[in-house]
Amino acid sequence: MPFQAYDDTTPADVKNAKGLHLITQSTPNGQKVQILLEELADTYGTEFTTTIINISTNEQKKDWFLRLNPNGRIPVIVDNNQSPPFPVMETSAELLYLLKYDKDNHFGFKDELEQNELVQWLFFWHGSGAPYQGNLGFFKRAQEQSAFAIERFRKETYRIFGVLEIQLSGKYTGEPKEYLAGKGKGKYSAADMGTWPWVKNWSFSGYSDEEMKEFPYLLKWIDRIAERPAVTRGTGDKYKLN
Ligand SMILES: N[C@@H](CCC(=O)N[C@@H](CS)C(=O)NCC(=O)O)C(=O)O
Repeated sequence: MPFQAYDDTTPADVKNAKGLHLITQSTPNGQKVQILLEELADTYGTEFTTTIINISTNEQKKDWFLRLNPNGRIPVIVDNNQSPPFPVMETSAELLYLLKYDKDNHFGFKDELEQNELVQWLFFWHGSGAPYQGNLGFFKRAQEQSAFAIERFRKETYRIFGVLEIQLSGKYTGEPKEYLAGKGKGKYSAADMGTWPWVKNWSFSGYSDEEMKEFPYLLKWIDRIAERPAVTRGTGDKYKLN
C-alpha cells in the first residue's frame, strides 16, 4: 500500500493543500524554511501555502503530524507535487530539498565544491549551533535553575559564534566574506538561511553588546541579511499565530 500522508484527523488546510505546503510556527527553526520559501517566491514566483500551528498546545505530537514527521517538531514541508505527497522533516534537509525549486542556483551552488561548503555550514549550525543555543534558552527558562547547565550552553554558543566570526572575517584566508559559503566573498545561500534566524537572537539569548563586539563581521552579516525583503516577510506578521 502506498504511503498515506494524510488521515481522517489531518486538518483540512493541510490535507487539501496543493503544491508546496509548510507547517510551521515562527520560531528560529520555522523561520529558516519560511525565509527560503519567501526567497523562492520573490525569485521564481514559487507558490506555497502554510499552516501555522501552536506548539505549546502539542499539535505537533498528534498522529496526523507524526505521520508527516515522526519527530513531532516543526517545521515540516509536504510537497504535494510528488505522488504520493512527500513530507520533509529536519530544517537543513528541508532547505536542501527546496533547492530543487531553485533551478538557477540563486540560493545554492552549481559548483560541487561550493555546494559542499554550503552543506558544511548547514551541518555545522544544525549540529553544533542550534542544539546549544536552543538548550541555553531551555535552561534559562526552566523552573529548576541550573547555573552549571546555563554556563555550559552559554559558553559553547559563544564559542560557536566565534567560529562563524572566523569564517566571515577571513582570519585564515586573508579575505573577509559577506556570506558563509562560496568562493571569495561568498554568496547568500541556504547556509546563511539555516544559521541567521538563530544567531540574530543573540540579545534574547542573553549576550551583551560588549560580548558581541568581539564579532564585528558576524554583526554585519546579521544586518546584511536582515535587509532582504524575503527575510523581513519570512520573519514577519504573516507567520504570527492568530
Ligand atoms: N532538529 C529539528 C529541530 C526542530 C525543533 O526543535 N522545533 C521546535 C521549535 S523551534 C519544536 O517543534 N518544538 C516543539 C516540541 O519539541 O514539541 C529541525 O532542525 O527541524
